[in-house]
Amino acid sequence: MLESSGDLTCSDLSRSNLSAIDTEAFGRYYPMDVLNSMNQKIVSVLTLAIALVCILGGPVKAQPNDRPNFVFVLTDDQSYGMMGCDGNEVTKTPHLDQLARDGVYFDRAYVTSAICTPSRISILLSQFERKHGVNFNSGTSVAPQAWAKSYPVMMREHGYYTGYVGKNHAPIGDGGYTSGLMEKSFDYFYAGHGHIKFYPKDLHEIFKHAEADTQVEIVGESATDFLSDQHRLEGAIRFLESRPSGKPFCLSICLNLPHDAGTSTMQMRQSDDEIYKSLYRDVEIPLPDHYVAKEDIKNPKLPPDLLKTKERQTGYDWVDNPETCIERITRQMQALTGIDRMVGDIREKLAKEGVDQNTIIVFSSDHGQFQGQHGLGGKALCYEQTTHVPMIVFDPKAPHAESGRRISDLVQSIDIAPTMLDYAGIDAPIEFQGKSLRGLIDGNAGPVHEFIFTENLWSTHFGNPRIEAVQDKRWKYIRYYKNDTFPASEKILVAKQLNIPVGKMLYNVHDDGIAVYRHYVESPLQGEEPVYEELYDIENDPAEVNNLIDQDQHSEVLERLKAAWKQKLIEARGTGVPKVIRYTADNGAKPG
Ligand SMILES: [Ca+2]
Repeated sequence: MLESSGDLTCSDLSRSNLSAIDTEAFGRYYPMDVLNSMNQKIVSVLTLAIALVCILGGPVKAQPNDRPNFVFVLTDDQSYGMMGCDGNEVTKTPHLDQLARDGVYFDRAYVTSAICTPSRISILLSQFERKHGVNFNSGTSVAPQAWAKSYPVMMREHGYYTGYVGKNHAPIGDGGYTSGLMEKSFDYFYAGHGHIKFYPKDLHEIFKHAEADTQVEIVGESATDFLSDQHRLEGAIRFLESRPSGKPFCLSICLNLPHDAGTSTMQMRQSDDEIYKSLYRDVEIPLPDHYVAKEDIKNPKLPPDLLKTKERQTGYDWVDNPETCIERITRQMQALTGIDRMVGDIREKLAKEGVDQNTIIVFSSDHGQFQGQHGLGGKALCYEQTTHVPMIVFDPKAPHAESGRRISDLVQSIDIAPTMLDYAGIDAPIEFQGKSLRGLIDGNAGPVHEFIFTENLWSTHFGNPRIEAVQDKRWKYIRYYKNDTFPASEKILVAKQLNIPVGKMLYNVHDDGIAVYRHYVESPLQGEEPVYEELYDIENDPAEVNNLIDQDQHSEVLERLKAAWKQKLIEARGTGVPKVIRYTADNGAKPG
């Protein structure tokens, strides 16, 4: 199920007067003969890609044997500011705080798209969504030739022993989650496709032999298993009996917490660790700054016909009142403390295996989410709360004087893959759009980005508009496009009247959806005008309270940012047909 943890009854949603999408208009942009031609090209390219994958399975290139190992931990829906090391005074994250002290903490790290699937693919491929072209509403999966240039495949090709554990939310190959390509691409694979929830065994067969029942602990077990010289965890898909001592490794750990799909399914079972039962239950949890309860919203943060909050997935309604909000934040804090302990255990295991002095640890999140600030819930917006994330890089071989630094230069999630390849001595493929941060980490190079570009192309019946934002270290300019999406509430109403499964009505993407999504990608490049704009002084107003767009004294700043927006938009899109494969309900796709 897509990004929601509740059942989507939406019975309290009201009707909207907005009309359905004008499909004839989209036909003008993408006539069928063009689509058929695209399909033929995709088939040809797929054939080539399969041949390439076969070739890549052959002997690896000779590499020096002192290359570093990598452990990359990616959390789910964790905004900046939820840990001790990024300013949270209540949540206990001693191991992550220590990691930040041992390494460098990037204070200004941003994702590219603030929703799971496109953000995670952006990280894997080092590409903006506008280039890779895959989201929940895109009707596409990542083509094998695009996947062949992902950081894990590149590393394996260059002699790394690779592992992937936890949650996969990236449809890869022909058939997406069922293609089997993801499983085959790693030496060690122990993950569930889509949400794995708080008790992963309830949903995913692959986890059923784990000792623990809870997500973080199961993921921790598999991380330990991967790092061991002998594998013991039954169920993991592996191509070698044990981790080869002569090869460097790269382990990607992808969690489904503190995401609501995880925290909403916490049940305080008797068998749960005490962290998930009693921690933080005896302390006063404050509401976030700028929190507004639903009943107190006087002026919505965004115009109601632009962000249709009434259509929001019910899984995010916990923000609406203080009690449910505090309960959810408490669970998020518990989950983070669990993740923190897992990171501590992994560092201990690295030391025990004698590889801690040659293992680079990266920690970040796929994006943030709102906890009721400005009365908002959910994600897929370009505000700081959704795009600004924690990022720690610990290189044990970095000069000691550079340890414990906080770096305020702008960096982005697409920089992680080029950074790891740089440390591994592997040339970044030309498809990468991010930059290596190694110079910043070592302290011998200047900033890599003057501007950060973020976007939202997940504009669906759940009410979010299409958005682009560009920012420098002080200012942020956001532009919104007309939101003429058909409302979820009306779909739900009709589904119930006619006894059609609501889930299918809401989560299946059909072939025509591909054209709609491609229109979203291209339309701003073809001159579509925004219907609403914002300008924020992030340095003095990080919560984005005061929209300065109409203040004449900032006109020069605005003009500069608009020019940067245009440049970054073109750069993000890149050129050519996207390397994607049709992946819709019409050819058997199951929603992630
Ligand atoms: Ca996420």
